[in-house]
Amino acid sequence: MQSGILCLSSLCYTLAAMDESEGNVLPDETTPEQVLPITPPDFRSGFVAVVGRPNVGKSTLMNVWLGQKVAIVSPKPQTTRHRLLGIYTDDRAQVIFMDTPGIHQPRHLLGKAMVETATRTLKDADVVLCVVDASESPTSEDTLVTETIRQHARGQPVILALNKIDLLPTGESPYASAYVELVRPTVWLPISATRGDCRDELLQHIIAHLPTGPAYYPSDQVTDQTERFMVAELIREAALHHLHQEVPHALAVVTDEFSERDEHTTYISATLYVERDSQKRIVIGQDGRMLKAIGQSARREIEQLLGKHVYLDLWVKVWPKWRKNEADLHRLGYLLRGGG
Ligand SMILES: Nc1nc2c(ncn2[C@@H]2O[C@H](COP(=O)(O)OP(=O)(O)OP(=O)(O)O)[C@@H](O)[C@H]2O)c(=O)[nH]1
Ligand SMILES: [Mg+2]
Repeated sequence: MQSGILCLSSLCYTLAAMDESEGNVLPDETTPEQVLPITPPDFRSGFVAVVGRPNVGKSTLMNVWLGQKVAIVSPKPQTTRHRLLGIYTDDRAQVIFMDTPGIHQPRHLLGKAMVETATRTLKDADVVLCVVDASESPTSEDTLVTETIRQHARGQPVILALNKIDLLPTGESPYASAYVELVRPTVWLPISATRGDCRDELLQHIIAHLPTGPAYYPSDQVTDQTERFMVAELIREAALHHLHQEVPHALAVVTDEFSERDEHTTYISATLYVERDSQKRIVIGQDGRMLKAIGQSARREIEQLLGKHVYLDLWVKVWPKWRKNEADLHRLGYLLRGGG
């Protein structure tokens, strides 16, 4: 990780407060590690709302550009529940991706909060990146996404990523024109987030549509999430992988304790909340085997994130109807007070 004074290619970092005329002003509380780079005059920076229906590959795409897992990914819809920042910086631009929950027809308060989170993100963006699954024809949820963009975006450029073309034998989507007709984007590109087709070209298109201006974040910062939050998400990802049907959707994970045992070991205790006793039994599994498997998968990912040995304690508790209760959603961080 880079910090303090260092020079890298055309980016120069300094501990000294920067001149206001250069557009980089240090807030009073800025520490040396948070110093922003002095950027060249044609440097581009801005916020990109990554939106689309669930499961189209929004989080996968952001992660591959960042070169690390900032958002968890799974084949199950409605994996992402928060707005997650992923910060990409090179010597020409800083792109602040705002990964969002998939826009869908909600069936409970959690779903409604997720869709509202995605909708609010559209207002804050300089560019809207609409991701679709081009291996399938547009669905009613894609129509909902388009309507949401029309209603809530402020006329920003809309870039359409026709994702998952690796699933099409010819590499071309028979549905491309239907998506273009529906979304009416500024630019569109067939891509594969996983195989890599046109991923770099898409990033260049995004950068070209950002305004010129200095970086918002230090160049070594990749996200705004805390380690505690990321740990809880990695446990949820492991649970999504091992559990099926309704159980993963009824699951919330909270990191209860996160402490450094010694130089090389971190102790983490977390609780997996489900809504019913029957779900608790499934998560624990026969002789605790399911919970053990979830713990083993999660621990591998957490150790990779922290670069340390991890001692992971997992607990399972019932929290009835947490997805339907406003106060519970606040407590779990899925609803912002006063913001809906
Ligand atoms: N074949 C193929 N699969 C992909 C591609 N991109 C993503 N996937 C898969 O699609 C599934 C969903 O990916 P996510 O990144 O979680 O999708 P999302 O849009 O963030 O989903 P939500 O968070 O639920 O809204 C995962 O199994 C990914 O591995 C791609 O380009 N090709
Ligand atoms: Mg996602």
